Amino acid sequence: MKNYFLILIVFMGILLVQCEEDQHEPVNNDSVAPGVIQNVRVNNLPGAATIKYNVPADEDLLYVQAEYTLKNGREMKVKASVYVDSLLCEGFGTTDQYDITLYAVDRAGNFSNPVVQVVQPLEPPINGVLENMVLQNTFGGVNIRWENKTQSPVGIFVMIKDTTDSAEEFLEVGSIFTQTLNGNINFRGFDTKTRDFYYFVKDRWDNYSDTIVKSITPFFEVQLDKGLMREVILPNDLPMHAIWESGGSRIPRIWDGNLAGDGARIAGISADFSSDYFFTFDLGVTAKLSRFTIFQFLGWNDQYLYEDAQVKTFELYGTANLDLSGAWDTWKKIGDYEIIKPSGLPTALWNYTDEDKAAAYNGHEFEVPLELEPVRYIRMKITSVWGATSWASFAEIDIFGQPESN
Ligand SMILES: [Ca+2]
Ligand SMILES: [Ca+2]
Repeated sequence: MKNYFLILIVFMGILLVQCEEDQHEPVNNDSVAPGVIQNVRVNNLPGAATIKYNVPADEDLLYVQAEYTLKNGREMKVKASVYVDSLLCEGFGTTDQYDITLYAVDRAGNFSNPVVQVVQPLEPPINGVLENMVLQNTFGGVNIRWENKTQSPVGIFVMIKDTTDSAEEFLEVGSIFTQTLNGNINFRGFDTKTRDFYYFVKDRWDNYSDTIVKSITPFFEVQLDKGLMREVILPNDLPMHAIWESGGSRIPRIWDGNLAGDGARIAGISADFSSDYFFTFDLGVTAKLSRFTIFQFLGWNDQYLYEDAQVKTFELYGTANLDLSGAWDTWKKIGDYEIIKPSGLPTALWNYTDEDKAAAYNGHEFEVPLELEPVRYIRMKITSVWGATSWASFAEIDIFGQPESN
């Protein structure tokens, strides 16, 4: 009998030892769930909330997971490594309260008991952008300006109602995806009939702002006929031709419609951007100008967008009557202009975002002050380029306005 007891005790001892050894087995085979997330604090943000917490002491803890559901039904999961003490929950399209369920998860994939924390995000960025958005009439369409204080990525959509069929449907006039602080875009191609424009903002989680309608009467304009434009060589103008090409001005290249091919652009070289970098051309018609668009050279796999000799800043002048001496007295300054790289990324080959590239392909559009008298001749003074070069170059200019009838 004693022997039996002894055997039983030894056997139990082995079991106990084995149990203890189990706890020191490789951690990813364990079945012990971590403790719960503790001391949860919330910082509510526009359309988001930061959640801070203390993690349980489990040595095999791997990450913290937050789960929540957006109002549009989208299920969200956010994970944060054990080495940080917070996570960011995004995508909230309303200022309602949302339940965030927090778990601690260990290396074996065991989930702790949930902890539910309520958050109440601030006004989402889509609403902020909509509230700071102004639609107004411009030549041939609608001008949209906005402020995106949080610089969150949003899409801005402008629609009109198609009433040509009996069934009304919305047609997209244009859209832009942006995260720049201050934005400005025009959607054109309209006659001067008054019509309603509808606009709204959407984010990447498919949250939509309200839709606002505004009645707009576009100003009349046409694109000036490039077939009428002629170069003008004044005595002190810089010859705009590339040094690799022999002789003669290449000014007509800025109205040949070629943006990317060989010979698409003009190019001039000068040691000094401060004073002598200018050239002149004739519109072939006197016109009240509304705006113009400058296109960078778009060739060579786009490596030179916002780089090298591409024009960055310039001054534009106009006059109705040409002074052949080249003197500046009769030229009226239309404006100082700067080509903007939306991302603001540093200048380097191929160093631009999709938004930057889209801006280059759409062309850089500039307004002419409404009060400018009609002009026939244009003088352009280039004051800086993107790269570290004494070359200046661009591919094309489109000019818009109201030509005077003869
Ligand atoms: Ca565990
Ligand atoms: Ca061209």
